[in-house]
Amino acid sequence: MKTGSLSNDKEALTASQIYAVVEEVLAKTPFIDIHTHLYPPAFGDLGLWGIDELLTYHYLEAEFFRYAKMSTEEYWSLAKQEQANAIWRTLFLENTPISEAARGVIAVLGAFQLPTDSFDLREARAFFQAQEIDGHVKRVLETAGVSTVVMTNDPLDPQEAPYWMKGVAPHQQYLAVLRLDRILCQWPAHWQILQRQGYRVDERAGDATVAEVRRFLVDWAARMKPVYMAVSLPDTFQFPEDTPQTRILRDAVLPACRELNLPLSLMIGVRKQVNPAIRLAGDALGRADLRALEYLCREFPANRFLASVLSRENQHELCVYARKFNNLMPFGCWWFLNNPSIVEEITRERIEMLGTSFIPQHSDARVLEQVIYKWKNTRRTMAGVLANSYSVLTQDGRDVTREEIQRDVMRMFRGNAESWLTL
Ligand code: HDL
Ligand code: ZN
Repeated sequence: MKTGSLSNDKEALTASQIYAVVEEVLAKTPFIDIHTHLYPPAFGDLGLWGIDELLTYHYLEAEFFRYAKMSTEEYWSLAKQEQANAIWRTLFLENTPISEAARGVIAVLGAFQLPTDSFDLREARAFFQAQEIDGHVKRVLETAGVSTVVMTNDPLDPQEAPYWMKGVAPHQQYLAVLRLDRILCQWPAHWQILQRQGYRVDERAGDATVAEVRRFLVDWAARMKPVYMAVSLPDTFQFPEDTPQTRILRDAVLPACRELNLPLSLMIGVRKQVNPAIRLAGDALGRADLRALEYLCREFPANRFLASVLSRENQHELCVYARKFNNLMPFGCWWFLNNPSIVEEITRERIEMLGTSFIPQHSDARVLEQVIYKWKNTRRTMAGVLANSYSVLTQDGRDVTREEIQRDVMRMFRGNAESWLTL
């Protein structure tokens, strides 16, 4: 019976040692969070943090409206703190916070040794209001075990664009992404913004326009220094088609990505605003036709694609496509999939079909402190999934060492992103 301490990296682990070593390696490895909506302090109010933002997260607003007696109009008329008070009362006091998003707030309060069952939010508010933001960011990322967060940056967002136009100091732990939703999915409503910025474009998006969109992308890439370009696409996404979207994607975005050596992240399956009354919480999902992704990976082998799909029913297909195309990197358990029961299923099938050649998770955090609970949950789920993979490997006759587990975790939570994003 091997009784060696867990410290010897090269020694074969016994079955009883595997789980503890996996848990320890996950805890000690700082992760790259490849998709978030976070901003560093230099972006001012765009960066959301603190208890009122945590409680008015659109995931919690959706749950609140299921219990609340007040109408959505009444809720939207409340001030932010009143909204947070109503959510705290309804989801955390009058009901038990056992949903994923509600439990997340409990985990954040617990991480700062704040009471998790207070009648009101006075103590929590006082704590967050007393934080100096630069030190708080450092503490939160350290607590979450995250070295780097990748942002979502929209050059056509009227709130965000002015920061980039005047020049914003980079933060070494925050990486930029050039987000293309308004260009690729809402061209008719946004082409005149490019025209006003001096790009000779029109709504039809003919050849001259496409060349100018490419110039726009290259210009903004110089401003933002993105690590990839990204777009969220509906479940109805098709490619190719005779549309401005296809022409801009094929003849502006993909060539610009090749020129700049940037991957393109395709997040497919959103059904926008199925219930507009609940605003950001009003989006849903649909099963997509991933033959569009197949076409893109096959016809553009010089482009690298990141892909995350929103329908649970598309996950297995995405794994199969990743086996067919080595320019396709599946990432994360996105949005409605980021629940332990589904994360476990998706991650197990990815390991079974892709080994360690995928990126298991991103947080999608919108509020700074969410990274604490989102990554705590990922480590908790991942420990069981990975330990099981190593246990059955051992049962089939191949020992594993701590060094190998460290290598595998580094690849999945850092190396695959670093190589894809050329970090
Ligand atoms: O389009 C996206 O990046 C999505 O992640 C949306 O932001 C969505 O509202 C979200 O926050 N998901 O977690
Ligand atoms: Zn997102």
